[in-house]
Amino acid sequence: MTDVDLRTSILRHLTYSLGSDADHATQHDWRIALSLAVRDRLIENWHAASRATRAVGAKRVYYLSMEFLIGRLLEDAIVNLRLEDEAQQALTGLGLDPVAVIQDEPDAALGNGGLGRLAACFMESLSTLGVPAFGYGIRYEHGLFRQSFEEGRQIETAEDWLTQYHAWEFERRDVRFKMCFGGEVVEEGGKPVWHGQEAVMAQAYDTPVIGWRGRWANTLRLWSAQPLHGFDLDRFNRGEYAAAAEPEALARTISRVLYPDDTTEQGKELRLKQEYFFTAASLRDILRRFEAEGGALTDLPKRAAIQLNDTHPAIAGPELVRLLHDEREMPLDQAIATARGCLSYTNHTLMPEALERWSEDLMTSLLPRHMQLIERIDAAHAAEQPSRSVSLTGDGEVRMGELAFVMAHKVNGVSALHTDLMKKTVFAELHRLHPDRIVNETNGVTPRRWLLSANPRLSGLITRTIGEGWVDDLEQLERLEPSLTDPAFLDAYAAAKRANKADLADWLAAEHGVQVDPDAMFDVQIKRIHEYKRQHLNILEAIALWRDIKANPQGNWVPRVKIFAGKAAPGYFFAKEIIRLINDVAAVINSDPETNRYLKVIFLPNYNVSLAERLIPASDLSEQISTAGKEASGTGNMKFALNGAPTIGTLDGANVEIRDRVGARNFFLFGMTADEVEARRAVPEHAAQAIAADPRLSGALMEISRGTFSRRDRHRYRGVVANLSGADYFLVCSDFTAYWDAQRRADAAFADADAWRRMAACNTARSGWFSSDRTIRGYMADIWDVVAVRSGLDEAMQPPG
Ligand code: RUG
Repeated sequence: MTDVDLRTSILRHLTYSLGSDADHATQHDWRIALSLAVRDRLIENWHAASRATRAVGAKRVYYLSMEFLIGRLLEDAIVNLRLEDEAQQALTGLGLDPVAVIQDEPDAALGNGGLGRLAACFMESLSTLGVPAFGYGIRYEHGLFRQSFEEGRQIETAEDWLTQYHAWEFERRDVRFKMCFGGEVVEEGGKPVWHGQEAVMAQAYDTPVIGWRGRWANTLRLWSAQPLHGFDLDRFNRGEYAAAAEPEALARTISRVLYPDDTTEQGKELRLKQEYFFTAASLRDILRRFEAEGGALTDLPKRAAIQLNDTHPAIAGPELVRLLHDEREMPLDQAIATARGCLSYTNHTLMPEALERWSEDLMTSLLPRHMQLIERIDAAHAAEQPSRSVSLTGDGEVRMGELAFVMAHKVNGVSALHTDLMKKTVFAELHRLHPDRIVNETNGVTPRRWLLSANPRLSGLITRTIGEGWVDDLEQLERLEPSLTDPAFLDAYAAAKRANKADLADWLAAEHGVQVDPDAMFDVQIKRIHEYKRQHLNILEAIALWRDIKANPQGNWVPRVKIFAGKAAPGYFFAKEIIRLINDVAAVINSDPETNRYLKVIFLPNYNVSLAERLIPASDLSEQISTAGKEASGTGNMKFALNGAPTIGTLDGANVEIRDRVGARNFFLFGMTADEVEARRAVPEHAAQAIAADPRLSGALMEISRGTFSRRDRHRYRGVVANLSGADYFLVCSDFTAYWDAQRRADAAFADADAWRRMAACNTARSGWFSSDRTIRGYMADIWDVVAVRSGLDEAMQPPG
């Protein structure tokens, strides 16, 4: 299929795979035909990569993650296979609009935010580096909910990406495992044997993940839950039609939705089932592959590096011990040591509520053998510690963070600050017991998607200036340094940004009916809505600025467009209030003729990967304003810096490392440090003090309180104001004045167009370290002990010349 040109291949797929013809084909048909034609070009390399891995008996990486926020796949494949020109020509030759065809693909929203997007970037980097790897997760029928607004309020509806034909996956009918839940453990022949009560089938679906230049492809293997037996014909024949389909519906629930609401008991049980389901199926698959290739089980750590992305797959510890000890008769101590040799764990948060704990009762009823093994692992670990100060259970709960830590040979944080805080706070005691276990691997992002593909104007300029080597060696961006004083380069740099902004302005007008001035500063905060991320600090500043402009409309104001996007967890009331407040404020400010030349506020609905790809290249200022010590790393911050949007931010997560690299002059720093935050919280009435000291802050809060933004319901934001002027746990008020000052520094810098474009270009030139290729190399050396494999196709795939 790869011996023909792309156009012929598209037409063949349209005819023979879709049974459609060019006269009647819809946009969807063309997109699928193109996807299949592009897919054909990567299959051989995908197979060659697995052959090469088997041939040398290479160690593989297994990345277990509840989330893979992969977004659209077609453009990624086209870019990585270097098919942009051919695809463009083929589509225009067929009378199609290439952009529209590519944008017809729904986003695969199999994740919530940073953690899932990181997993997607890692998969791409693993393929780019030629490291044999599988990503393992769940094939959710409905990804993250679709967000819309009704009178400013977030409305959630089911996302349905799989209702369309998914051209990138292959169902593997031969890769199915029976997964059990519940039941009991009984002694049989002196051995504990688990007899599960409920069972479902885990069915594998594979998606190839292609690396840069198509030299290597790994597999993302997602599990779908299916019933053991089809539907119940007996009941159907008795006329019980709904009941006949019941087993199927129950089984499918497991892979139905990403993160079901776990505020109910049933929700909690479903979540734990999901975690066990995909983790256990993946381990079964890993062992099957290992056994098929041959080798002593104790050598498993030499062949399999299993990374637990957060605590979600932490049940892998006891499950692997069970598979080795109960099912393969390895002595318990050896089984624990072997499992630990394979497993490593990434922590992504220090927030206690995000570190999972499962009730012992639930664990016992759903996974009775695992509960016993957790107790055995706990006892074995306790025997190693003289003080017996750490326990995996307590207060009737199993502590998944501690379990993951104890069962891992390495535990990593995701930025230098976060790793340091991990050692001092959540895992202080475990760190004392195992001082070599915690390592840092600062996050990164793939430059193929987040610069080359998302920002063709800027990436074209970079390639013209320093060649193409930066695409898989991002630190080569340093070579732009001499150009930072070259007016011609800076002109071209500013022109690329201006054109991206003009495109965004056109899109905002066409899709959202908002007019914005492309010469205004595009000030962007896009991420999950959470109190610690402090979108409310940003909107308070907008209100204060609006008041200042109104008080002095003739002033020399720097025009700004504040853009927000992000989803709030459906059960997180306060976060939803923040969304509504921003929308309400936007409605008032945007319709104020006195100020709207200078200030606009926009909240874009349904934030996803594709929207990020549209916004980031067109941004001027990157809002990274979390309460210090709360954001583990951030990865959006890296994408903005790379695309030339300086950060306004706190010393939190990877902001610290970004500032170190881009230089303090190219970063608008404000706010308390993590240590100061702790001290400030201890000050009685800290919020009241801050409000009394800053009339802008008290003025902004007063506008909210008196219903300026909620005229028909003046008390709507009473709770928000009470929270901010009361406990204010995230110290919005205490950081407000410093934030205001930093914003005015940003205004002054933006008003000097020459200085600003140099600052933006400096951000690009000095962000090369934030490539996920660098992060993966760190995991390879510090955690996984794996090396890259070459497929023999490398030369064949090199571009001519
Ligand atoms: O909040 C963190 C981000 O700071 C981080 O950049 C990202 C990837 O490491 O993970 C996010 N995260 C944390 N997502 N879920 C959690 C809680 O488990």
